Amino acid sequence: MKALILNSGLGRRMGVLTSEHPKCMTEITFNDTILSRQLKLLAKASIEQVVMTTGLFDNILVNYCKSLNLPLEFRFVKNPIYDKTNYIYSIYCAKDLLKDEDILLMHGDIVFEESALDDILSFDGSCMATSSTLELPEKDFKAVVEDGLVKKVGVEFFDNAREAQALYKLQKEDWNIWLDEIIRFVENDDVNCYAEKALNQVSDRMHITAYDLKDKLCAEIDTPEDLAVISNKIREIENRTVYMCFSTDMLHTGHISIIQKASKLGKLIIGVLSDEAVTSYKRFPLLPFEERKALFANIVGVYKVVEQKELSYKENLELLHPDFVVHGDDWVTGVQKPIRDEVCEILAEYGGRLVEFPYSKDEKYKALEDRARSELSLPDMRRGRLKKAIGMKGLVTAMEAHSGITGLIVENTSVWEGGKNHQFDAMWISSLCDSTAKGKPDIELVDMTSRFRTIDDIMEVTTKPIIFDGDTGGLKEHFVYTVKTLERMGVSMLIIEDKTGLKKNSLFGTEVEQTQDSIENFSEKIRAGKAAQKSKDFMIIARIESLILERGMEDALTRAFAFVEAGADGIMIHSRKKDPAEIFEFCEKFRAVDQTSVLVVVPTSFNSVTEEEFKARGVNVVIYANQLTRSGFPAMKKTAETILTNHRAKEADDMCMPIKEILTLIPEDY
Ligand code: SPV
Ligand code: MG
Repeated sequence: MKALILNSGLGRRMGVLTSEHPKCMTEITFNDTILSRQLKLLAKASIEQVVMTTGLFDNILVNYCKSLNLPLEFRFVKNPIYDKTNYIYSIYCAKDLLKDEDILLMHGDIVFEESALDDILSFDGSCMATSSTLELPEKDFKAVVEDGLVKKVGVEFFDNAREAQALYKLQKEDWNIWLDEIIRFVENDDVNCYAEKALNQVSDRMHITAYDLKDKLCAEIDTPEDLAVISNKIREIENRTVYMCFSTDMLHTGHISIIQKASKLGKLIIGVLSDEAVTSYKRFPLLPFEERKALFANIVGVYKVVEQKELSYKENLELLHPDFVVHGDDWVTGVQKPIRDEVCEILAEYGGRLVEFPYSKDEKYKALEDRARSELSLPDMRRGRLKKAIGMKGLVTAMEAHSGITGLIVENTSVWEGGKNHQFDAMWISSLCDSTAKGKPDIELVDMTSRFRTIDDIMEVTTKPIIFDGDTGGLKEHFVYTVKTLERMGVSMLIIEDKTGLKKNSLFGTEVEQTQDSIENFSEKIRAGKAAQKSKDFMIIARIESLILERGMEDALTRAFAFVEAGADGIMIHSRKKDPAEIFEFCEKFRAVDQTSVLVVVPTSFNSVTEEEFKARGVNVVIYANQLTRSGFPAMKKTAETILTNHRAKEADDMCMPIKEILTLIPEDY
């Protein structure tokens, strides 16, 4: 596309300001003239060729353009009778350079903001800059608009008219029609009218959309008063700030394109979501916060990068008061809507504006995201994430999974609450639930090979970290192999309990015979396990059964310190009392001595305590050990009974997921 800039006019109304150079060389800001600003914006928009018509002071103008050193190729055409003709004649003089070209036509005294030019240039088709929000000017150009198309342009039209500026993007099919008419006018000696008079003759054959720039700056400078107003407006525009927030760790052309658009509205400040916020929103980031921040800091058009700690924009908007917030229009509905609503409220308080660009749902971006997700399931990536998440969040949650489908429930279930997203951080492969799913008692009867098979089933369809219930860990000589295998598979944490002999589930408490291992034996097992471990991020947690077996707090604490001393990465303290008092007492006394080891609880009995309360008491991992099994099996049993009672399945139908849903529950290309 070629730019055609009309600079043959005399600019008499500018008075002394145009006594030594053409109007377009008038300074409008500290470091720009009308023309230098136009040309810089054209070069930035990747326009390469400029045809400029000149008149009085043409040498000064030509030399000035060259002195700007811009990546533009100029062709200057002097209108030799600039003082006797209108610009219709200047265009005629340049006609040989303009035929069969897409043209960006502008008057030399027009000043526009970058995003206005961007809107015009990215419009698909021919268009003219108009504004539906500005008042109709008395003496300046107006466009008569019908069905969105420009039908007439001139100073004399008021009906069905809109404020309009001589800034056109013209596809060659439309431009050729207008240019031919200009040639016809000039050859009939009609040289003292606006070129738009020719346009009005042929507009029915052209297709020029009246592009509505609303209140974006696009105005001409005719007088010193105009100059003062527009200079101020530009200063204001140059000081505008724009805010966008990103969670991504993979920049693609879609991101770059929206960043580029946003940067045209003002100084662009990017909020990069904290690791914790990204994790809660979609998935664990492949790159940590600092690296994601560096990615954005190096993009052309980005003024500054800041951290956005939460999904909510509140903190940063109140601090930065940006003039604009830019976002894709995908958050107008759906789970992000509460975040958007809050943004709108805050912007309304101080007069900021929200700009939404169409969201691009490109398949190739989806494929990138799918690939990132699948990388998260690789053993090394998955294993290390639990330790990182504990470091990042202080407290993580794990939900029981005993099969592929329960794994998917833990992986994908999320709840939005007032703009915040809640998900489980990890999966707990419970011995109780794994055994129950196989119809067997929780007595270490289901062997490790079978337990590993369950892990495999879950790993195949999920990405979240795994905590494995290793029962007693078995013989020390066997345990070292369990550690190596789990680590190799990508399990993050192994918990073993200090019991020996025939293990029974802890929730039986003292109702059944259970034998606690000696501190020495169990410490030895931990030491052997830690020695067998290869990576830094795998964790072995010692689970203490003293409270379950009513051996007292002192015993529990003595064991805890001994097991940490033996190398355990942390302690799981268990209790089967409804009252959390003994758990709280343990946490307090343990944390008084040890502030760093990981502390794990399984609040099946003491289930009234919230995650926030546990966190406040120094707990790092909350495991919901059996709730999916305990809710799933009764539902199945009820359905079976309903069918037996009614001798048919009809009555059970309402208890069941519709066939269509079950068929499509798991996508084939997962
Ligand atoms: C399990 O889930 O298998 C556990 C926790 O070990 S508990 O059932 O509470 O003992
Ligand atoms: Mg168990």
